[in-house]
Amino acid sequence: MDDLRAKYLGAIAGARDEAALEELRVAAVGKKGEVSLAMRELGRMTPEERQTAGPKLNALKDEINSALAAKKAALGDAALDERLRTEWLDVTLPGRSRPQGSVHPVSQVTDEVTTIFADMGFAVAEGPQIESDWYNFDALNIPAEHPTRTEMDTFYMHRDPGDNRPPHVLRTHTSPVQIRAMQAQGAPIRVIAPGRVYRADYDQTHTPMFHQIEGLAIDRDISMANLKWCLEEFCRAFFEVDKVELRFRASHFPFTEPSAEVDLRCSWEGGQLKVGEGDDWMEILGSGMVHPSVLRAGEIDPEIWQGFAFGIGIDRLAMLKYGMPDLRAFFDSDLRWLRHYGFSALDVPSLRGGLSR
Ligand code: 2U9
Repeated sequence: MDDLRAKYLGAIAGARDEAALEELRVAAVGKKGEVSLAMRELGRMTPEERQTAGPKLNALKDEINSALAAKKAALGDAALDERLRTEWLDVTLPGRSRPQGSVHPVSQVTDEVTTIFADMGFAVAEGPQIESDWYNFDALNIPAEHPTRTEMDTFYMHRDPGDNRPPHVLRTHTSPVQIRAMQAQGAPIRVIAPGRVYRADYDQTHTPMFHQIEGLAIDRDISMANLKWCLEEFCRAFFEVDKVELRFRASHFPFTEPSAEVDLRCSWEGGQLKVGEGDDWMEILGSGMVHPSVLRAGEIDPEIWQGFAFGIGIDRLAMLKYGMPDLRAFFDSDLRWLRHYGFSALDVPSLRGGLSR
């Protein structure tokens, strides 16, 4: 027994790693280990012999097990010391930089919406943000006494006293772009006009500058049915759901006749918007058949041509789709907000690859 003790305690003390330690454990106290075999011999001893040998063997087994555990802990400590010595990190070095900048939700949603309408054959048109009051109001059949023309609602450009030329305004909608497109291109025409617009308004859902996308489709036989299909198709693609249901509510705009505000069936469970199901209706856009006077302003003959138009608030769409509660934060340039809600510049929306991922 003394030989066994000397042999194993010595070998355990000299073990270089956990694998060697395990080999020793098997050889000594494993099922067929030397100490275990010696314990089996107890059965063949006289009761007196067993009385002295039994406790000694048990003590030896305990001693070897304790030595194994202590050595295992020591090896673990040594391994950790070695890692700490070799795997050091200079925390004063600059961190690895992340890509800076992200795509603003307004840009993302503008790209998503234009992608969807481009797929339906709409070209993108742009125009000036400072417009004559003729393009912004008169051409759109908005009468001189209409309330949106007041300085309460519209930003007028400065004019020197005595300057009686017609005033210019910050455009209050992107509609002047379509008037210019009609004048330049004539009919048939299919365009969408995304861009900044300005109205004197400021609260949780209104900022003095915001974004619209307006669509215009003029041809010989375009009807409200075509409008309805286009808008349904748009909602399906934009909200990335198979089923949508739209409700057209009669409304009034100076530039369309008849006019309709369009609601989308949805549910708001636990603050989460679900499109296409539920018992709620959410207004998402305005639309109608282009008023004959507006076609005439665009130098298009309303006796031959007709068509539909619609207008959508991009910022509100972004708030709905990506769950941002306050419009004002869109334009605060808060880097934390931009990092949180921004999109990767490499995730360009496409109908095939997915709009938003
Ligand atoms: C032309 C002729 C007609 C565009 C239209 C709306 C209805 C409308 C709002 C939606 C949300 C503005 O941003 S918003 O507050 N727009 O309700 N817009 S029809 O009609 C046109 C445009 C151009 C030549």
